[in-house]
Amino acid sequence: MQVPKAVICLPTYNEIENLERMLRALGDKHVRVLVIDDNSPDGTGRLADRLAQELDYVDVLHRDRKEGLGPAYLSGFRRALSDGAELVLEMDCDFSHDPNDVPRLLAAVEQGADLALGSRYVPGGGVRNWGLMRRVISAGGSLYARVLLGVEVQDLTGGFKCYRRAALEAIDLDGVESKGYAFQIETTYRVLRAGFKVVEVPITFADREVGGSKMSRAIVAEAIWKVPGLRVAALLGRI
Ligand SMILES: Nc1nc2c(ncn2[C@@H]2O[C@H](COP(=O)(O)OP(=O)(O)OP(=O)(O)O)[C@@H](O)[C@H]2O)c(=O)[nH]1
Ligand SMILES: [Mg+2]
Repeated sequence: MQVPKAVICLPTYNEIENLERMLRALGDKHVRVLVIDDNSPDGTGRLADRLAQELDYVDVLHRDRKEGLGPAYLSGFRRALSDGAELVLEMDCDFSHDPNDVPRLLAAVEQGADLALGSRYVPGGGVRNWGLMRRVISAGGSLYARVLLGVEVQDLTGGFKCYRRAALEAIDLDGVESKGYAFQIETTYRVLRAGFKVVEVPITFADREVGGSKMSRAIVAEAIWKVPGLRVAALLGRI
């Protein structure tokens, strides 16, 4: 079978304890990996450069400063598309997303989806080691967005995704301004609005074991106010 050219965009900020293990775990998945590091103070970017010399499937994109996940992913998407990727993936570097689930996301797109979402909230999916508060924020956020946007997708805030090239090309990447969870909601909503097929693939999401979370109140607040704005933009025909 001809394996389409797939690139995993892997944003990192202070992931020095996770990066090497993650890159090695992705080594047999028939993908290229683009590490997008925002000048991590812990030296993750230097480690990424060193590993890229050893591992021929790894590339590194260095950005000057931390601006949130959205801008990091956008620069990764642009690079992956200009390098000719046919499939572009998003994935966290903290092992919340299991590298062994990558083939199932790739398969969903190879079987006809334009965007495959790793989903915690469909049968067979779930979360492990999350406290009540995180569960409520996450499940509540997805429900809120699903109702306000009027879409069927159960997990709108997850960041384990695989886009077909055409779906990414069809959405106006320059128009995406969201930075945190809202970025995941906005990109999936734009793909749906553009008429593409979105499929949810059940995954188990595990809490990170090492390194620190970058989740903040600002990221949650952004998602709350962005969602109605997205619906209005859609009603006005802007997206
Ligand atoms: N380049 C870049 N990467 C980031 C930034 N913020 C987070 N990341 C990375 O994005 C991924 C997800 O971030 P996390 O800190 O795990 O955020 P989260 O998954 O929402 O929060 P936790 O579940 O608590 O871990 C990780 O690989 C982070 O290192 C950023 O501003 N720039
Ligand atoms: Mg995480």
